[in-house]
Formats: sequence, C-alpha cells, structure tokens
Amino acid sequence: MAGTKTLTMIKPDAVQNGHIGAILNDIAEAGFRISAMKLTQLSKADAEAFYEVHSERPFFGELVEFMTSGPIVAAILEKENAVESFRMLIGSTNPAEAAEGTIRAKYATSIGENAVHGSDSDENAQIEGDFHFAVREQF
Ligand code: FUP
Repeated sequence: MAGTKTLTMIKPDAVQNGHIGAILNDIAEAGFRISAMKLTQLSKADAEAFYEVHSERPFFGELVEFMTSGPIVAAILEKENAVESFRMLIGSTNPAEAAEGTIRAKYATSIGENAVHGSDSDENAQIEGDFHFAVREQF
C-alpha cells in the first residue's frame, strides 16, 4: 500500500521570487495536510547529506551551491498516495517539460532552479522528513 507522507522543500529561487504563499495555496487546494513546516537555510553539509545520492553527478556542486544560497521552506505533507500525488502536482524536473498548471511549470526557472522538491519514494519521504524535523515538530 502506498504511503501517506511526502517531504517538500520550496527552494531558494521560489522563496526569493515571492512564491511561498502561492505554492502553499496550490498544495492546500490539492488536498494535502501540512503536518510539519519551517523556514530554514541549509548549510553546505546539510545539502551534501540531503542530496548524497547525486554526489557523483556532474551537477552536484551547482545543486549544493543553489540549495544553500538562501532560505527554503521545508514541509511534511500528508495525503493518500502522497509521493506520487505530489509529484503529479509539481510536474517534471525540467520546468520546460512540466505539464501546464503544475507548480514547476508555473514557478520554476530551470532544471537546476526548479522551485520545489518532492520525495521520490515512501522510504525517502520518511528519511527526508526526519532529516528536517524532530519528532516533536511532526504533528
Ligand atoms: P526530482 O526528483 O524531480 O527533484 O529530480 P532529481 O532527483 O532527478 O534531481 C534532484 C535535483 O537535482 C533537481 F531538483 C535539480 C538537480 N538537477 C540538476 O540540476 N540537473 C539535472 O540534470 C538533474 C537534476
């Protein structure tokens, strides 16, 4: 059975461009419950740990630099089939390929600066949620 939790980050580009409110509104209208949320900024070590699976990829350095460049909003979202449902809502990694109406189509600028993160599996949703939030911050 699919899990009910996913982890999102509203990335530095979207925060900088003033899209926090609009993105949270899209998330709420899509029926997600926010069970944890904070405005925070990742250190280099945080970003390197979060994106460890991409450490051998050519874009890793740029990804870490971008993700540490300013504040982000981290949140745990709950809904039936949360991981897949949220990835549908945000659209393809590359905003040029993201379906019309998706969060990345509306608010992302490039494949690197793509407005939002969404977990890619139930296992990673749990790991990423625990990365950002202590148990007492998860409701
Ligand atoms: P997604 O699951 O859609 O966030 O995409 P990936 O896990 O494949 O990539 C994670 C992040 O790496 C992306 F959000 C942006 C960055 N990335 C690049 O900068 N260039 C690429 O070619 C692919 C990913």
